Amino acid sequence: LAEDGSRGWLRYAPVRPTGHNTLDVPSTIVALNSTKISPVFTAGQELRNGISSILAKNVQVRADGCSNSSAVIVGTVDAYRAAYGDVKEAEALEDDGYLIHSTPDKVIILGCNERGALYGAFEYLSQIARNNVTSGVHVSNPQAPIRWTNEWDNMDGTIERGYGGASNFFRDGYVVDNVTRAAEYARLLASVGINGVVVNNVNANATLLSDRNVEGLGRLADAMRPYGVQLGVSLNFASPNATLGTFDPLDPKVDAWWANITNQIYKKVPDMAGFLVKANSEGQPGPLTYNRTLADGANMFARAVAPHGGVVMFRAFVYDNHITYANWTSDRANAQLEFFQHLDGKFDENVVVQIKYGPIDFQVREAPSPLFAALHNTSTAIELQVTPEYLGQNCHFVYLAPLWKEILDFDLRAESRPSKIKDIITGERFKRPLGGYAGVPGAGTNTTWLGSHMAMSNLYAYGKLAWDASLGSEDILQDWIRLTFGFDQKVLDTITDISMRSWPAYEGYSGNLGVQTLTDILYTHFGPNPASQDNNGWGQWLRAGNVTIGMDRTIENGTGNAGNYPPEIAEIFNDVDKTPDNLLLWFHHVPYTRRLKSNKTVIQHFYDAHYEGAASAQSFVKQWESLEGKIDKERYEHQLFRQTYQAGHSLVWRDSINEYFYNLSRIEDESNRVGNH
Ligand code: GCW
Repeated sequence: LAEDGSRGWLRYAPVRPTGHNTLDVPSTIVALNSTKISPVFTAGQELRNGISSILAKNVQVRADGCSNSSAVIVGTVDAYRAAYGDVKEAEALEDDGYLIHSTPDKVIILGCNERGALYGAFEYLSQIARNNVTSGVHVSNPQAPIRWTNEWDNMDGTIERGYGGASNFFRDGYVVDNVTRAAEYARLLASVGINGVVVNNVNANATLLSDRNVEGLGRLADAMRPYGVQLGVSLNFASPNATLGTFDPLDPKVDAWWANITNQIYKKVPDMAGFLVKANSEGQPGPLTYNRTLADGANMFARAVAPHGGVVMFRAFVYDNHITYANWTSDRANAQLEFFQHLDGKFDENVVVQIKYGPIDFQVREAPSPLFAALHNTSTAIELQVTPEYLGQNCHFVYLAPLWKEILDFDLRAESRPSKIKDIITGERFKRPLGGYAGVPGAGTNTTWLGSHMAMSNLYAYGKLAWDASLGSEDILQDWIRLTFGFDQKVLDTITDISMRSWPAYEGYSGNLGVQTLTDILYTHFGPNPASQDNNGWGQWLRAGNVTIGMDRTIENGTGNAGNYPPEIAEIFNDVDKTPDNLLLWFHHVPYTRRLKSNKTVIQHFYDAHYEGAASAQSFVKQWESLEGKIDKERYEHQLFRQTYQAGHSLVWRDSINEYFYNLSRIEDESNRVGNH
């Protein structure tokens, strides 16, 4: 049977019930007060479609129902109370949270709000689809209020760093006419708890704000609203320039211009989530042009959206891309603190500073950004790339949850107290009202959404972690595998194994020991090109010479970046002996012959890791081939093609990187594989 990839993990494939729970799912759905299109209405439809498809049952949906007949009841807590009386467990619910009370003949799914009810319905359906219905009461609240995606869709219909086809939202300069795909996307996102989508690229275009496009934004928002997904937009800071001849954030005319256009947008999108702003970064305009601070810039937008309850996500990805290589203490990694630390407390309450997980740019391994620990009076969010810009662009497969979790679980020890990044961005650690997650999926019109079926585990995991960062990477993955590929044990074990080995494999044949990914840095960010990293203004330097390699970020001799971390962490990163091997070259400039904690030399580790990583990539092909016949032909072939490509390209990676460092260092490989051809 041909598989429709666009359904992603929401396939509702038939399950032959084995436990008694699934057999007992009632045949009546009561979606409380759902006479008009709303998330609760959607929940009712979704439950009907899901249950009838998974369990081959005839299911009816009603908008009200008698409390003592067998039914799945879904709605808000308030609607339930009005109809049937109190539910004690509901007291534990927070915004967007849900509870599922499941007994053999009655299932009650309640949301704190409508969106929460829909999340509860999706969770219940997921349990049925995995044949794993939990009985009793299950309460779940999201850890962070902001769980958004940032789509980098351009108005011309292309997607920056997207590998899954054209834009779902824009074409030829305008919002698309047909918003079906936007609705389907919102459905997928809602099923993993995502509540906002910024529809256009952070490298934003002022033409988004034309009357025709504002109208179009209204249609996109209407398409996503039934799924509880709010629309947000990226703004070009200089948008008023064409009319006013200025975009100075402290000029009252400019302020009034933004207030006016914001009001226009809210007329079409009354529940708009807010704005996302990339300012003074990579050629984008911003407040620094007028000697105003980044906070002045952010607050201008904050004032415009505040009356409507909107938020401003202001990106911390601000740096100078013309820094001087000759200067040993230049360091792009210091930019975030330089630009933002002194502004702590100067942002309006509805501003969230959005910080990429590392101080550079989505590399295969980075130290966590120290900015998370430096802003105590500012709400923050973490930016994660679901689209693997530097990690093989979905021609290679890398399951990213383990990478993200390593960052989220990192304890920055701010003020010498527990300060895990996951607790900072939820607002908990510094008692902030806002905060959360921004994921960049790069989803396009391709039937796989992202360009590869396997990559969808990343989108799934992103939503799950944004809801609850304590979930395990492997648990998330296995739920996704069951939903996506069914119950075959061999399929489960094999895809689990490939996925969990995928990040180490990619790191193995690309950049090791924290040296960065070693891709082509100037244009494609794809394929090996270590030579492109040094000797330019971009600051993603290796400082690779004939004898030594690595960025010296120490306080005494280097860029001082290690000192950007709170003292307990600075002490580790500043000390070459204490820094973990996997970040050694991120923080230190050392001889190729330096011995690691593993007792290998740096260069030998490079050689070995490249062979091991590439060997893993070869084995993934065989493992995938062992699934032939166990998953549908279409998805099998599609992924096989990618795994085969990756296996070949991993050899290109292995040999180019190894030869490059052999040529620089002239140090022989102990196993005689490198340099002797
Ligand atoms: O690393 C760079 C990417 C750009 C991207 C930028 C950013 C949207 O290569 O494509 O632009 O990061 O995050 O703003």
